[in-house]
Amino acid sequence: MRRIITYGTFDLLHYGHINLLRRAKEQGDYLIVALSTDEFNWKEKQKKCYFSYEKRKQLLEAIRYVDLVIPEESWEQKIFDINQYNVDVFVMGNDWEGQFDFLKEKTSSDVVYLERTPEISTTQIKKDLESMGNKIID
Ligand code: C2G
Repeated sequence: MRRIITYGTFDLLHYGHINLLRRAKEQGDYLIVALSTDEFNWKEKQKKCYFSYEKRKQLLEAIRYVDLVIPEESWEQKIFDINQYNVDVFVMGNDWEGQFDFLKEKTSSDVVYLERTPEISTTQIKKDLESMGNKIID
């Protein structure tokens, strides 16, 4: 069984995330998603999530491509996770291109960066909703 892992916040789940998860799963047979906890998001990424960790986990677990969701609590846990779950391929969107190449030397896993889906992001959704809201009020 070829095991894949990927990491992220996945807040306001959208089709860009789904495209990533679908293509990550295509790399193997079993997909683990390490989901950033609320604390990790705030402390390390200064992201305040709209949905709590539990809600974001629930959404991810409902996706056919996802086999297991685990918490991401630190930047340093990737080597441990890859060994712990016998991961064959580490996958991230290419906005992270090159950032995790060290995992190739430190673990026996491949590192694959997949094209991001252009034009959609959680930040963009929030901005669009804000401007829509203003229009409705106006
Ligand atoms: N993504 C994508 N296309 C988009 C938006 C996101 O392919 N339009 C991908 C990102 O490249 C990432 C995954 O979806 O691989 C999750 O995106 P985020 O939730 O924004 O994850 P991020 O905050 O980048 O956290 O340790 C790694 C971090 O936890 C990654």
